[in-house]
Amino acid sequence: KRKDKSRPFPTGDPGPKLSAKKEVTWHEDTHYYALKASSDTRFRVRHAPIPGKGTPWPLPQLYNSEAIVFPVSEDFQFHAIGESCDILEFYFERIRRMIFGEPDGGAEDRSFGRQASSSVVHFLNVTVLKECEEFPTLDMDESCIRDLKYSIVIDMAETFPCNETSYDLEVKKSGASIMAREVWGALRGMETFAQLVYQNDDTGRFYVNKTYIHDYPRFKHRGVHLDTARHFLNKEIIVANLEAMAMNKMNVFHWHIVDDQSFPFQSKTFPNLTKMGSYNPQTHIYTHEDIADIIEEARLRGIRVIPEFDTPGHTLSWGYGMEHLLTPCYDWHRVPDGFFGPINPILKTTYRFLKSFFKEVLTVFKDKYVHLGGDEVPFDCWASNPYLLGFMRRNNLTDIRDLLHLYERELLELISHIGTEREGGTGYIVWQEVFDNGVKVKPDTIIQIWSGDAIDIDRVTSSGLRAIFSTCWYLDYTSYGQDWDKYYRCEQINQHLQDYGVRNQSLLMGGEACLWTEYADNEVLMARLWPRASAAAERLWSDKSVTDPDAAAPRIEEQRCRMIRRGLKVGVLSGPGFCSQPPK
Ligand code: CP6
Repeated sequence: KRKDKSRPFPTGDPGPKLSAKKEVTWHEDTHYYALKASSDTRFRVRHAPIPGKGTPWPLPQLYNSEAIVFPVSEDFQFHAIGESCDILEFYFERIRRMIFGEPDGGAEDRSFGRQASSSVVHFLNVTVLKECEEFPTLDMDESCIRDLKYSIVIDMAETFPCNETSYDLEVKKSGASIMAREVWGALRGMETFAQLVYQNDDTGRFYVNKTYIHDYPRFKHRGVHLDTARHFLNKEIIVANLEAMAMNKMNVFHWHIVDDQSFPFQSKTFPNLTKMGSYNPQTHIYTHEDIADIIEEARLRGIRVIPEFDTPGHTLSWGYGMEHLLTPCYDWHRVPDGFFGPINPILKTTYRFLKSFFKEVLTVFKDKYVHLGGDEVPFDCWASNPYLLGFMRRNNLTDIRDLLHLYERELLELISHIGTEREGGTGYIVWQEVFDNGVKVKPDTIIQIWSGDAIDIDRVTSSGLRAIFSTCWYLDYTSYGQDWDKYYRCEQINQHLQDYGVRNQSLLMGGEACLWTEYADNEVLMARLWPRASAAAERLWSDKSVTDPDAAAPRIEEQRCRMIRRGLKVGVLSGPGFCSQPPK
């Protein structure tokens, strides 16, 4: 065996010798390829091996994989050591399907039983130190203390020939183990475990390399933003997206649920909002039950659901079902021109409405946080309205933006007031314009940056506020050719601090990949979003030093193939290639 694997093979060196155990060697080969740079032409010209096989995405913080390969049994067992809970049980079943595929046909056929008689029986022991929490939170612990470790067994697999008897002996000893402080870390660890197991294309047998992983996320907030107002997204697509998120260890679904074009949220307090504001109140709305289902699907995957009710701009659809909520715009002759602008910030009725409305929102949605928007507020309509101008004069306001200050302060105030009557309180996120326009926000506000760079991150964090970064990942933009490497690099997120110096690094909570749906709907959403959002996922999970797209390429290609095998209709990542398929 070659000792120094960091140097390329000299010309003419055939590399590791093939041993009699063809299978194992083949995989050893494959894995070696996966770990080393693709600059080794000796492997590049070879057609068969899929280089990223069995490699995790996003890359763990500490990932130690050895070129020792163990067969995995289809009779694989999951064990909760100590306490279990619904989330853990759900994941056992989910990971089983992820590794061995969906049961097809009768359940009898898929007993994961004795048919793989030549495999070693493996198990995964999962130890969670704390009792399960019900819902994921911003401060959930997603780390694995001792994530994955294949023990003793594995050495025996090397010394014994691959036959049934020898492996039977090892049944009780062989296996993998995950240890996590909280259930959330166990979920992430299991996700990794599923990625480490790979299938031989010729035999269909399952393998895993000897591995040691210690893992935790670089950022707490790793989100996907979906807009369900420009095009209505079905529950099935939203759940498919949650599934893809879980596979990429993303943990926040930012749900931009309403906007100018439609109001699909079912309001029971103000039914006219939904009735008049949705595309179709029969078919294109999210009922409280739909939302509960989506929150449950997310919860089981350790994903938070943060709804966004974007105000005072982007609210045209609210106006159809709520009279006097929006500001009437005026023309040059000081007569209403028939158009409406942002929410009217000077009426008492506005705030009374907002209070009841957000009370309902904060009952339906369970996360502590709600996103309050505040982006792209056009001031011209406000500035055209004589009542608003009169109000400004009477209150000695000189800048039209003072109306935004007033509105945002009232809104934040009433939201935090609702929080006093809510378990866990309330938190809020706003788009960067609220900060850029100089609104004195409450100190616990999180600012989401969508059009700025590292300087803007630093501006927010050095004022003591927490930030979420999105500028890198506007995935509604498309272009010819490969673009994931651009999303992967996202230099801004590393530049910040380094170049501009910030007082408190931990104030950058993470980032979000955004998909606005002006030009995307159910049919294309998954393909537009994934696997491009996977690039963001690794940037947000893996260590700061993991930055090279060339090194990441084989792994992300394999991650894409995994999502396809999982039945997700994801898009193409780069040029020509193929996904391996297990034999029938
Ligand atoms: N809708 C809302 C949008 C956008 C924003 N808010 C948006 C603006 C510019 C780009 C993409 C999206 N479509 N409500 C800004 C956060 Cl490039």
